[in-house]
Amino acid sequence: MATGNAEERNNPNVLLTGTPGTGKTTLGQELADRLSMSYINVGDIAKEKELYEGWDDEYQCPFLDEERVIDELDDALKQGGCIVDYHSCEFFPERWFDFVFVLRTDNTNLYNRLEQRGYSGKKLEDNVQCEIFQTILEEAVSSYLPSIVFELQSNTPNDLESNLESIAELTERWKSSKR
Ligand code: DAT
Repeated sequence: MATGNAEERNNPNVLLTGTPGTGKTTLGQELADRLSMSYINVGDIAKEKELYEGWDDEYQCPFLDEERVIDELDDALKQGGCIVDYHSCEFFPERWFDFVFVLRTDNTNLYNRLEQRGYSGKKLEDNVQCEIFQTILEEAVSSYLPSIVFELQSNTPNDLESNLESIAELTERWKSSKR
């Protein structure tokens, strides 16, 4: 029976994580196009399938039902070739991913992007603070092997291009090592 271990995949799985607004969706969709991989936006799938449990009074939004998210996505991840986009990373099974990229954006830049998205008040401040405190980077480093975690600057269109190239190169090398 397949366990979903990396040894059984011919295509790597990539996690794009980072504070909201750092550019995961932009990078993930472009990557999926260029590398013919499947783009999975966990937030969108949770919304579509209502994978929630309970209600967060502080942020006025539902809590993600992490177990159901894992059940929902496990088959796709076992196949390989997935790019998963989510602003948190510690609850995914470690075996799912061959690469974890943590996107990072300068504070002012992030503030402006989130403000444009309509964030304000506590939600805006908390997200910018999350980036200042490197919360997601620390979460990634403590949840996955340090050798598969990469920090990527995501401030400019040039950053986007160089991130696309770096990820394409890493995934190509991964595939060559399997042949
Ligand atoms: P996320 O999916 O992490 O929430 P996003 O992809 O929606 O972020 O991007 C947020 C905004 O920032 C959006 O307006 C596109 C812009 N953006 C993303 N990556 C960028 C980059 N490398 N340079 C400039 N703008 C970028």
